[in-house]
Amino acid sequence: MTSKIEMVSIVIPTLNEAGNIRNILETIDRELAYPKEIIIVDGNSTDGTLEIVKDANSNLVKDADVRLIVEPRRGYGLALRKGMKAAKGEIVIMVDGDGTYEVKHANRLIHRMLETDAEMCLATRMYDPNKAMGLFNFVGNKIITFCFNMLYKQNFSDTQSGFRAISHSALEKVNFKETDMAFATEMLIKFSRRGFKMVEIPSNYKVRKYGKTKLKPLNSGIEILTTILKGIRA
Ligand SMILES: Nc1nc2c(ncn2[C@@H]2O[C@H](COP(=O)(O)OP(=O)(O)O)[C@@H](O)[C@H]2O)c(=O)[nH]1
Ligand SMILES: [Mg+2]
Repeated sequence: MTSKIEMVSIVIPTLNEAGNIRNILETIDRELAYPKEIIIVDGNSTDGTLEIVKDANSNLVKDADVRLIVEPRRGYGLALRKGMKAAKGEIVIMVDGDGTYEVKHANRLIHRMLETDAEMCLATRMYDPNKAMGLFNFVGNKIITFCFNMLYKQNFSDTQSGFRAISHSALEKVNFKETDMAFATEMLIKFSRRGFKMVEIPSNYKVRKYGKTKLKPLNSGIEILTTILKGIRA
């Protein structure tokens, strides 16, 4: 991919993130050094998230086009897939709408992806000295990441990171089926299978300040491990 990027699409799934989304939109608007569109895929939030997003183009965001897609069906993966289908940019950034990722590092993700000629660059949270990740998620992530690296011959430190820069052309070559948290792992499996180059850079992870996680750690852990095992035979 050339380093002349005409558009970056930031895809953000939201479900009741009213206390987090404003800051994310403002940060992307201010910090992301590329022409950009922001695609919010909302699961019919009832806490005011929708109102903030609908109002963003006129009141909040100056330097990007904010688009809202409502996807009432539940699922993190479904929301991201829907947003990615609508993305126009050559580079797609996926990031949560809960304020836990350092969204200004999107520049670094893109830079690293271009510099290494990779199809994807992921933000690993494992080197953040603040250790904001809970113990259960940390251990689960380590087990999942170890299994994934062994079976797919990769060297990631954080397969569950939801903050990634991805080339649009790579996304177009792959069909996704996962509708929930296992989507992030399905992407890594399918990209590995195709021999796509993937890299990672360290970034920060913050404690959620507003709202609750929608993740059910045990269910998601089982779903993700099943996806990893199923992927070997696919
Ligand atoms: N549209 C939509 N967004 C979702 C859904 N589930 C989670 N999200 C969003 O996806 C992101 C990650 O979810 P989160 O609950 O923070 O999971 P965690 O980061 O694993 O704790 C957040 O921005 C959520 O608001 C869903 O069913 N639909
Ligand atoms: Mg979260």
